[in-house]
Amino acid sequence: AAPVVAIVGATGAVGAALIHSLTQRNFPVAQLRLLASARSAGRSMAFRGQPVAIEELTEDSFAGVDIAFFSAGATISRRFAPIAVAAGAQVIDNSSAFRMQDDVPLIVPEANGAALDAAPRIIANPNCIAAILTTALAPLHQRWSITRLSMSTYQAASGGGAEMMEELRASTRAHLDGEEFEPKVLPHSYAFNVFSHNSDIDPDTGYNGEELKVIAETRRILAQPQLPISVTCIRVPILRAHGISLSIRFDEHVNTDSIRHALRGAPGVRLVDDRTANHFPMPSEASGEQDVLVGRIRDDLGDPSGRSVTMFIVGDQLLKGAAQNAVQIAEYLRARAAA
Ligand code: A2P
Ligand code: 11C
Repeated sequence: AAPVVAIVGATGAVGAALIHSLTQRNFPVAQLRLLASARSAGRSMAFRGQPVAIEELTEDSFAGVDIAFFSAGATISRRFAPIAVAAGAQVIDNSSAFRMQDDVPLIVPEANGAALDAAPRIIANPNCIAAILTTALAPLHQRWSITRLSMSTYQAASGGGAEMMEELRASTRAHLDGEEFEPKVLPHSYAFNVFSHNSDIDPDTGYNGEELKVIAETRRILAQPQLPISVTCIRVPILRAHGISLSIRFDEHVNTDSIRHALRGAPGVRLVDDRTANHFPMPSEASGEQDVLVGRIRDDLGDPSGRSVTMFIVGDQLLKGAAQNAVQIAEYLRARAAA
């Protein structure tokens, strides 16, 4: 039977993308329950052509719910996910609340879907960079041994939710009109600017929270707990697609033709690597797209061992980076339960 599905944080950027992905991927839904704060209760959102009333999230919200998607931040997940589980729901959580917990699998179906076979009650959906990155790495990781990753990210406003997307629009408008703009969400002026990711900086290492999540979660998804990873996370004035400039080292020489061959047709990946036309992955083409775009595949001339290749990866932060990956997890669980 089709499940009863709840979305916690339905009015947020990821919430709206969840409604979109459920429709786009034709996920069976017997009934959809949209949950948000009291501020939104009473409004409605459209699902498959029908208005669905938004309800205030309370401890009683999960009666009869089979699958609950959470996208209202880690504090809400920590408090309400156990309540949803106690009510009989399976929880797919978009926040960072449970991602490093041993008994909660952290899943990108293309990379480690098999970890869902234990039928867990809570499944963690990764950080958007970790999800987009490991989707592109999965076909390479399955074939060769990866010994080091080095990357810089180009992260869109959607990673900070609907409010940050609005700040990008408003600050750009103000800048073009020659008006003052006082940033509200970000620490710096967003329009026509690029700056270090706005998460908290660890005083000992100087790494910010986003960088530390990318390292820990990528290692966990690839099941390589010691994998050396260098990463610098940067915010760019783009609405909803994240880019990653990446160098991958293998334990042997791997030629770029075999890399291209492994990526071509891999699930969730689209090769965009046209040197003649100078056409490579771009946020404008990745936005709204289910696949992660991969290109600029070259030998890394900076590694004298000859074992490294570079590439540029772009994925829709709200889709593969969040909502779509969560819906894919639900699809995997359904297929498994039916098998
Ligand atoms: P609301 O719109 O009612 O504030 P985003 O990540 O785009 O900022 O979205 C955050 C989501 O989390 C929104 O849907 C928001 O609902 C929801 N949310 C925030 N605080 C609460 C809360 N205390 N209870 C339920 N939902 C919440
Ligand atoms: C960003 N990736 O772009 C962050 C936001 O780990 O779920 C999402 C943080 C997370 O700002």
